[in-house]
Amino acid sequence: MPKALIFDVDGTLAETEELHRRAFNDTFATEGHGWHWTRDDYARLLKTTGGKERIARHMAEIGADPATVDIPALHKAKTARYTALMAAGEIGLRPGVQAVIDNARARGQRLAIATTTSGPNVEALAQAVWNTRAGDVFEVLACGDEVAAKKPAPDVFLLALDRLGLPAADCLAFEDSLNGLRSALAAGLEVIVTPSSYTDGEDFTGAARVLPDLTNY
Ligand code: XBP
Ligand code: MG
Repeated sequence: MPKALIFDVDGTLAETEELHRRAFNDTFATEGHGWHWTRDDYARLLKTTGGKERIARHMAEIGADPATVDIPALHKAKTARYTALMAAGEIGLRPGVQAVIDNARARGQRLAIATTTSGPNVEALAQAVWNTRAGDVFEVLACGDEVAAKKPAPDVFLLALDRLGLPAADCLAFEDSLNGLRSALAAGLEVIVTPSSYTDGEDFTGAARVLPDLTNY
């Protein structure tokens, strides 16, 4: 039995990427950029992890001069919009997630997060679904900009393992995307994948199990 479960956030704990897409588009409009990401645009751009990196990729694709936009500031505005939208309470946990967390706690297994998203977004999700801080549910949090290289690099899972003080062999990772699977595998972890709306159909070779959701984990 693994001593710790390490969860990805977006797409794994909850189907959040449509809310991210809405936050990006709302922010682009309020900041006067006139950009709008369709679902198809976002499915392509999601292959680039990290909101700031995603904006930079979009700008490169449209030939916009990166010097003309303060990307960190634009992304900070997007995060504020995302956390406000999350607070409206439209997002719930994916099927089976709460039961896996409850069973882990009952067995004395430790819980951690390893995510590319920004810390405030994790806190917003915890408030929305558990009405408490993320640190009250997960002993360890490893988020977005805490690491130099985002998924599929192993850095954020290695940071979570370091903070847990456990070897990868004693832990189990839960992911929804190929980037996430590659990141966790590179960190030496066994991985259970539950594809999400934007990642269904990706090649999850190397996963210990690929499940529609965690209902029958
Ligand atoms: C998914 C990501 C994040 C989110 C947007 O993270 O790649 O970039 O799409 O969040 P996860 P930010 O590892 O949880 O699947 O705009 O804060 O990056
Ligand atoms: Mg994910």
